[in-house]
Amino acid sequence: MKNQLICEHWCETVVAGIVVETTLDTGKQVQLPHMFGISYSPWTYKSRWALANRGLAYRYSEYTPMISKWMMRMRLRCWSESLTVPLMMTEQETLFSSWDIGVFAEQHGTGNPLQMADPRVQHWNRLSDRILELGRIRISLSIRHEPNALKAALPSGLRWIPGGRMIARQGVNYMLKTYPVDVAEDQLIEQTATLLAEVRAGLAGKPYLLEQPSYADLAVASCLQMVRPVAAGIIPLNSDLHSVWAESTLSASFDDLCHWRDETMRELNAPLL
Ligand SMILES: N[C@@H](CCC(=O)N[C@@H](CS)C(=O)NCC(=O)O)C(=O)O
Repeated sequence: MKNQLICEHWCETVVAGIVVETTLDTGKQVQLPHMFGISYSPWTYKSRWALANRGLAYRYSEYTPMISKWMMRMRLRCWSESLTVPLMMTEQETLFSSWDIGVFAEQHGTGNPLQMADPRVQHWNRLSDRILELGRIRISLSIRHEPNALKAALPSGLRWIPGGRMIARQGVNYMLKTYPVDVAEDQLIEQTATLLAEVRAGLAGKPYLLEQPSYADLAVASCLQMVRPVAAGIIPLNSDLHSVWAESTLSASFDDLCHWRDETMRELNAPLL
């Protein structure tokens, strides 16, 4: 797994195989939180944005769907519960969802609060999760008919091996089976449009969903990746996957929200990954 240290204010040292960091000013040693995520996943992205927004350093390791799951289960000794990423190990505990990582960012970071305790933030986060769940199924269904996208969906090391597309198809079937939604195929876009219309009404021309910036903006802006992917260099996405992630009808109908997302990412220091 690729390790990367997201580090602005810390220098990394390794003691007895454990990564610790030393604050440059006090010399105090603590273990950095360690996040596992899927770099192109909006769930992972909103967590990384929340940590960056609150100025928190962390280590990041890439997680490969299906392949990394058993290693992670062994590492966490977690055998039966469902296991998704992002997840983050801190000195005290393991955080198993993007929401919990947002709460951690709120509690431990500095700067403008993410307002995680505000019920409106929970509402918008749930709505953004629903958009992502519908989008995941739509993308999984359409990728099956796109040979280049199927190949691009594989981890780079597997992209050129014979039978790669067959492995990718298994990955797609895994997604469809693991994350089903209670919505018919031909209703996915319409249901997403209803949720996006709610976002539009919530914004009502304002810059933020609440009175001030909050996690609600980060969550909703991130989920628009499944309507129209952001410019390259913000959320990493192989160019052969753009056409299946983008949804032309929604992208045209919600052009205003996509522009709001771009502006919000600029305003609220969305990290370039
Ligand atoms: N409620 C969770 C949902 C995250 C989620 O659905 N993650 C999926 C992204 S596709 C995942 O981990 N997939 C990898 C797998 O199932 O192996 C959160 O907010 O963190």
